[in-house]
Amino acid sequence: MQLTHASLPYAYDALEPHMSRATLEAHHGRHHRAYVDKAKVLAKEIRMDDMPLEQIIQQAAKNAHQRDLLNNAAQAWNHAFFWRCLRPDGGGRPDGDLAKRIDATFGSHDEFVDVFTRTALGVFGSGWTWLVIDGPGLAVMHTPNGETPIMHGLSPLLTIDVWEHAYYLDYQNRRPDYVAAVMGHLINWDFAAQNLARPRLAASAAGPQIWNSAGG
Ligand code: MN3
Repeated sequence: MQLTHASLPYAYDALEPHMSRATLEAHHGRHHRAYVDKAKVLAKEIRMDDMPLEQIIQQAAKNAHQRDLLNNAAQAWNHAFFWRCLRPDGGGRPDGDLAKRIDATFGSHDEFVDVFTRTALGVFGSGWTWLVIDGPGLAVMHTPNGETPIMHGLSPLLTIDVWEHAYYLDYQNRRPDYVAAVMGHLINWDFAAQNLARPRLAASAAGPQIWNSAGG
C-alpha cells in the first residue's frame, strides 16, 4: 500500500443508515486525510515518502525519534484497511476456510462475535479491535490509539475503529450500538477471506498481547 489518501471503495452515503454520509465525510474526508498528509510531511523529511506504507511503519517502529511518523503512518494504514472491512449490505457470516478457522479458534461464529464485541467495548479511550492470523488459528486483539498489528508483523483479517470519531455523529456515546451495527450490517467477510489467502507478513519477535477465545 502506498502513502496516499485513496477514495472510499463506495459512495459516502452507501453505508446509511448504519454509518452516515456525515460520519464518512468527517472520518474519511478529514480525519483519515489529516493522518496521510501529516505522515507524508514527516516521511518526506527523512526521504521515506516513496517507500511502501508498510515499510515506513516497520522502519519508524524501530526508531524512538520517529514516533510521530509512526503514529500518523499507522493511522493512514489502519483507516485504508478499515474502509475495505466495510461494505453496503455486509454482515452475515463467512464461509470456507475462514469459517472453519473461526469455528476452530472460537468454537462458533457467535462466540467469535461475542469475543470481538467484548474486546471492542473493552477498549478504554481510543483504539482498534482486530481479527488477526495467529499460527494455524486466529486471534482477536486490541491496539491502543494508532498502533497497528502490522508493526508487530501480524497479519490482520478485519478491524473496527473504536475511536469516538468513528461513531459519535451517529451514535453519540453508544459504542455498543455502533459495534452491533458494523458487525450486523457492514462487515465485509469477502475482504477478510481475501486477507486470509494473502501471503503473511514476517512475524516479529515482540508482538503485543493477544486475546483469544480463552478470554482476556
Ligand atoms: Mn478513525
